[in-house]
Amino acid sequence: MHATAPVSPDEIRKGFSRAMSDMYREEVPLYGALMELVAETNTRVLDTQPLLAQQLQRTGEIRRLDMERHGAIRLGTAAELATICRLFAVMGMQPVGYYDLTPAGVPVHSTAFRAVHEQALQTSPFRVFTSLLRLELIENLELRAFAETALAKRSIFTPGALALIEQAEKDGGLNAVDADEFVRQALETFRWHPSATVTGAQYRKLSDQHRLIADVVAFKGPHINHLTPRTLDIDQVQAAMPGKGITPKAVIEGPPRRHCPILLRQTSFKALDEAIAFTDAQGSHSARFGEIEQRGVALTPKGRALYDRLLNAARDELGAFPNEGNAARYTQLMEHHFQAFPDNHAQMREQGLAYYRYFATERGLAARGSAAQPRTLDALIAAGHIDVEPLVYEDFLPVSAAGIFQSNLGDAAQSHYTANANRAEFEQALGRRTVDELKLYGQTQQRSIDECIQALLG
Ligand code: OOG
Ligand code: NI
Repeated sequence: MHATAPVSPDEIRKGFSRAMSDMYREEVPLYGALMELVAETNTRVLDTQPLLAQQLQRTGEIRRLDMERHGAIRLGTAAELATICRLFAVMGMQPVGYYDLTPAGVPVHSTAFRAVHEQALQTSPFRVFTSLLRLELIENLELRAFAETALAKRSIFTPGALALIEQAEKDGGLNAVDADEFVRQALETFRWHPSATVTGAQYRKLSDQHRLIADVVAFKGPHINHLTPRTLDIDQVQAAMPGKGITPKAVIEGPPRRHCPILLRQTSFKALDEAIAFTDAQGSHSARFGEIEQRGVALTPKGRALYDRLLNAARDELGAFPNEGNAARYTQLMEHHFQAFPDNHAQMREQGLAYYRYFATERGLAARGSAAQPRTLDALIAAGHIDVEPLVYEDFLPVSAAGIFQSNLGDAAQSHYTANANRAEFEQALGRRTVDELKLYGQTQQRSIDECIQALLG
């Protein structure tokens, strides 16, 4: 390729996702073990479930499956968030959705940086769950001031990364040589640092306020804290984890097991304590963990409302945070309440609970122009001229995210903040609006309908 031709942001994201995975595998060997387990499980599922294999073939997901992963970072200041937004933009990633984690006792709000068009997602579905610490929720004013000063002193981007972000913005992209250098420079922001910027006593003070505050404030940068592969059967992986020396959290977050998966199911395992050199002493910190996820169909506002209602009903009846002791009962309650959610794609579609993608079939294309060609979407589907496939959920779930945070911060970290959503403030820090994920699903669904109509009737 000519060195001056611009590289597509989607290709830069694909390269960055691969580089991030290589770095994390080197730093956290358990991640490599988990990747192998997920790959083995996915191969087995595809071999034994030809209908699922066909569906993933049709939507293209089968070709992105083994490169599919999400990561997460936690930032300390508005300025860091604004710059990370520009960094991700170079890779074609936009901030999608707003998540308030305060009701679960985690003093952050978050968004997910990801590609927004189905074709871009096909090239690389890499996502990063990005949280901003809310210093205003630290009640101890002295500690808050200390945290502000510590964060003001650090610079989480390399000069090279900042220069290439500016260059990409000015020139509308990067050439191949600069894109490679950008990936190398950008990776530095996410790297683990075995040395802290504070003393052991300062770390303890921050940590006593909230483990998460120490994780953000005491370090040079926002180390990537997990990288999550996508499995086609999370229960199989969860069951096989102990055999590989990995102990998963007690419950799988998200909906219960179903024939037709919806939204997102996730489970994680706690990382080990890692040695840290504080400025005056040796100590340790645990931040990095492992997680797996299984993705299902995206839900419409109506479907999402039903999901939220059933989840809340099950949790209310449990009367406590799901944990080791009540895990079996929680699973039972979830299965019971979710009987009210149709487990069948035809019904979900007819009732407007989920988003779908529509594909013209060979039979439909062969009948094009003939008098026998049906004229409406439903009739075309019934005649087998259009295939309907679930549109995969690309985002996150706040209650699940809270459960993942909690399990990795340790139960002692459960603090109480009153629900405190502040999307406007988050967007002000970000420097732009967040994208409405429901609009994106609606647009992808509509584009697939338009393409079918064009191909069959146009
Ligand atoms: C992010 C936790 C949320 C998920 O998959 O829901 C998350 C964090 O711990 O920083 O990654
Ligand atoms: Ni995650």
